[in-house]
Amino acid sequence: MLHCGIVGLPLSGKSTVFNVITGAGAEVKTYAGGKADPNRAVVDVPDPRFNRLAEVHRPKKTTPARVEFVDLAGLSRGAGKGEGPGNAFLSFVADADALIHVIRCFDNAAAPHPEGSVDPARDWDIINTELIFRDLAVAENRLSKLSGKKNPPPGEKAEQALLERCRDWLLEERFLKDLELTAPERRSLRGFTFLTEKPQIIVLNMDESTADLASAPFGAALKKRLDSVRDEAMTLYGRLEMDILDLTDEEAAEFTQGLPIDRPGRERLISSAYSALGLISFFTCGPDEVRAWTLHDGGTAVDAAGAIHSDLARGFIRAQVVSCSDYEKFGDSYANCRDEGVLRVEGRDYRVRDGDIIEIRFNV
Ligand SMILES: Nc1nc2c(ncn2[C@@H]2O[C@H](COP(=O)(O)OP(=O)(O)OP(=O)(O)O)[C@@H](O)[C@H]2O)c(=O)[nH]1
Ligand SMILES: [Mg+2]
Repeated sequence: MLHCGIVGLPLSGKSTVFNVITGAGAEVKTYAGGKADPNRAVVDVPDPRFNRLAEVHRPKKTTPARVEFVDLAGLSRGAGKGEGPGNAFLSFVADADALIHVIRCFDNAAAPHPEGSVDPARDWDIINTELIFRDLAVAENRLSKLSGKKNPPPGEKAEQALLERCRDWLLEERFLKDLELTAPERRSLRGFTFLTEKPQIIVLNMDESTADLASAPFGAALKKRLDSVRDEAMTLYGRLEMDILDLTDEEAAEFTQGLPIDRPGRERLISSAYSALGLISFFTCGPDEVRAWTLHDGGTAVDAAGAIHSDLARGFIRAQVVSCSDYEKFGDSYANCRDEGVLRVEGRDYRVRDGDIIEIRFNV
């Protein structure tokens, strides 16, 4: 299951965004700090293709793809260096696949900004600096252990050289995800769970009075900042989108009139997370279960088999594949799909496409 950690300054609207995504009703308050326990919720990935397949097959059980979200208390300055309560919270996001970075773009006198003014570009840098400091501390900690040895084994020598490169890169205030590394080097860093290696989804938490960023006083600075990164970014009207969760679609439409909200915040965020992580979905369908699975883009038929069960990967013979859209086009019938030549038999190296319906033949 995909795991996303929400980070951001205190009172940036993290719990509000968490509620928009999960509908979990986490506590939202006007003062920073206090609560140490993170909020956690598991959300079904909304996917009309999956819903349709479930309707067609009417299986005993349906299992959509799921994403877990963790909402933490605000990160403040110094957290990455181990100061303040923020450092303990950083460890909660260490095992996240992606970070949802909430940036405050709203003014709210009732919940005063901890830095005294609304300045999203500055806030963005504060959080990024904390992430860099935390990774630096992790790298330096390991380096100090390695450098103490007189005759280190070759593996540790290589590790030391690699970590020194990471440290120097971080000292230049850059993210490890932008450091050019070979695949084996990346793999050897995995155990450190560096935060600046994780994809970030930038959530600009807006006020309904600001219909678009460009017209906001901080718009130009923020735009420049956004243009300089490759991260997925999206706007969300946190408080408004939380308040309309219980309304009917018609009522909600009235409140969001004139705002650039085409789909619910949860859907937009989950699809951003999928594309930031380079993930795709495939489906398995039968009378017992219709299920959505998550795979990295570029994954093969045997990877798909392994996602389902290691036995299926081990004993893989072949995969029967048809795309969701062809399946629908030809009357939801495998026989028709076979006649039309769109139901294919693929080998282990077949590259799975988003929306494939797959059946694995295996023998163990
Ligand atoms: N005007 C306005 N207020 C918002 C918006 N989003 C959140 N708020 C308010 O900002 C305050 C803080 O929101 P939270 O979601 O609790 O913020 P947080 O980042 O979780 O705060 P901590 O957990 O204390 O770090 C609350 O009073 C919210 O109602 C928004 O889009 N517009
Ligand atoms: Mg909160």
